[in-house]
Amino acid sequence: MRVRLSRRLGLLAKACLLLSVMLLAYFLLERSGTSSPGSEEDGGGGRSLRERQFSDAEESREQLARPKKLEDESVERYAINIYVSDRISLHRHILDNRMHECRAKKFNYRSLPTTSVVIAFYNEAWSTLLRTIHSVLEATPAVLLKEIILIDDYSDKAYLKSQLAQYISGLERVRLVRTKKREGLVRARLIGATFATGDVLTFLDCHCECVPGWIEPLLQRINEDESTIVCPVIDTIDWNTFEYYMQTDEPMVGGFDWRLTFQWHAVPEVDRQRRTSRIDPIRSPTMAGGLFAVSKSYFEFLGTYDMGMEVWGGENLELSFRVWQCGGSLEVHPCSHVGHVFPKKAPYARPNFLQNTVRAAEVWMDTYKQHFYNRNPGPKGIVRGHLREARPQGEAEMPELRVVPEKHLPGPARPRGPARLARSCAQLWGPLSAWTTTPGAQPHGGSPVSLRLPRPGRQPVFRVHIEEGNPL
Ligand SMILES: [Mn+2]
Repeated sequence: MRVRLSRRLGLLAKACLLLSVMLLAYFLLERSGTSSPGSEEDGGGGRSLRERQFSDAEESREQLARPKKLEDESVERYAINIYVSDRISLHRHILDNRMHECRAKKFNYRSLPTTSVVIAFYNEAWSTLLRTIHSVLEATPAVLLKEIILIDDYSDKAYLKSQLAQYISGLERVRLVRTKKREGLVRARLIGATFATGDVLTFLDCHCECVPGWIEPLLQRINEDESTIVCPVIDTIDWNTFEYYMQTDEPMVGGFDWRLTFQWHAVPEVDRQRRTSRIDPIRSPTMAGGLFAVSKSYFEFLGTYDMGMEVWGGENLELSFRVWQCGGSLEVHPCSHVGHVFPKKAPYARPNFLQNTVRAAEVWMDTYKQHFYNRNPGPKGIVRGHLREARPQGEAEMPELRVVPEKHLPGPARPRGPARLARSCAQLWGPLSAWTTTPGAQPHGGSPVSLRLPRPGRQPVFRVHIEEGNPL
């Protein structure tokens, strides 16, 4: 009898144990399913865990009832499905599916330059911004990362104020700088760069995720040749599902059309043949603009960005033309991968795109700018008027000549002493009119145009492939 009772008690105890394990599992699942929306509160503090659980559960019930509506709202607001982003860990790791040669490559970390990662943002969603920051912190070897500099370009979202400052204060090597008025991407980045203490500036967009091993190839390349601007391969993070698509095929390079719209191109055959292995960097005529690394001193030698560029758009081509014409180069490194959320549509307008591209054309395209004006017949007078207004001294069409202090000049081959950069570059390397088109190529004929960039003492071999854009 006693034996039977103790058996029953044993069974009962087992059943209770099983039940409690199941309950625990249920609560854990419930917690994990609702913890992400609470992530916005992580930096806020104040609420007790119990309160937070309670309100999360309430929120969750509400959201289950109308997730589609919330998703649509977040897409409407950010052009990115933030509802989904909020439910994905801020610390998720992207699998390193790069080519095996990239994964096998070893670096001498002590010989590599350090970097400051500069990230400007304007009204970015919490989870995409924070995931970018954590991704940099977690995918970059500490010995190479001097700091992350965040520049808040005068956002007005409440969560980007004290809540963000408080969150950031808990992270090592992350600094938050705020502009006093809306500056636009270019000036915001430049303000951030003034705080950088690393050897190399690495600019990232504010909704990115880095693949492990992303920074080493960029720093290695700049270590080999300081006058190189290096871009990672930009992988796609789906704006709706946040799935990460790694581009494992041969990377694309940047180009442009005569309206000065950035375009992607396959690697030209001539450059394909120049390479000795799949992991050699690939020369690129232009860059998309959001993600690149440049030696801080070389960037200063180049004259940084054109400060007259408003908001965004066009600055990427201007900097691309600038580096090639100033004797440097621009490359994509196939071993460096960074994911970027390409939004459903541009999250905010770029009304200054035309003005910005006119600046790029006027400064760097010399007589080729006529092709640009042929494609943009309307704005010529208006935008030129704007430029004149910006330069009342009447220095005509050469805006933003900046003074470069001697100490920033990287080598003896560069002009010494204070240099008015755009002009000195043009003098040193020749104006763009010295570029020659491939015989028979017609700028308006719809076929690709090859331009050859003369470089004193070197073979003029670099071809800039230009293809026609859509007709206006
Ligand atoms: Mn972006």
